[in-house]
Amino acid sequence: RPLKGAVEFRQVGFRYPDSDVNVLSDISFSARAGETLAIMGSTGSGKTSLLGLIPRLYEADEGAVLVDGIDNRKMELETLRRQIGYVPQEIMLFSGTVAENISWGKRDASLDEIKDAAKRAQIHETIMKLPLQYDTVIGQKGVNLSGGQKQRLSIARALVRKPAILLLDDCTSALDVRTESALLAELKDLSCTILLVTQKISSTANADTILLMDDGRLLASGSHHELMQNSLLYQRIYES
Ligand code: DUT
Ligand code: MG
Repeated sequence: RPLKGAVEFRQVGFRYPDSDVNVLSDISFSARAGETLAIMGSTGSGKTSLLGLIPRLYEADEGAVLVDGIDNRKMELETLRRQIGYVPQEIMLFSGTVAENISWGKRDASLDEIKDAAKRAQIHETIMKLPLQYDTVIGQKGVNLSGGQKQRLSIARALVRKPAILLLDDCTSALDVRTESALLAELKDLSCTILLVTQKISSTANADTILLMDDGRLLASGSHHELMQNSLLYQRIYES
């Protein structure tokens, strides 16, 4: 079976429905199935908006977003979203057990599948130290978790659905470099396509391609090597 999960943007322009200024202009790039793409850029540059166009939280106004070669506006929403795991920038956990929080997007997940996702997300060991492990209640009335623990739980929630495309919106920001690189190595093993928004240059090391965004535009794109040679801005970020 051929690998699924290719993502391509063709001259995409986008503005929010209540606005007449473009937040994305002329964005073109492609990620082959199984590749990792890192997206960097200052706050407000359009990273979250770009990710949101893939599962069609919003639709492109100009150009097209293609998933496995098909314009995603022509796909049935459910079919499109079934293959996408999306970890938003704002983590949403509810008051319930750890297992329930992880299986939120796949109600019929078995405990083995839940544990497998948690292991890959580097949160299994932490869970095993909780009073009732996977049955521990978290959230408002339960055990409190740290920012980085919540981030990993919500990554496990996306992984349990075994997505072909994984969208990670700055959700490794609270992880130390070692945990993050262990996580990214695990994700690479899944051979899903990964689009990773990050502020940290350390997370771009594993990426096949890096996109540098600025004010809704793609300033530069290429491998770490290429950007080090061609992009002054990237060099500056790398050295800072
Ligand atoms: N914007 C809106 N409406 C929204 C969300 C965002 O008008 O519902 C604007 C704010 C900003 C631009 O779109 O000028 C891009 O926002 P986005 O959230 O995509 O930027 P980001 O790169 O994800 O910023 P951050 O690094 O702060 O998450
Ligand atoms: Mg954002």
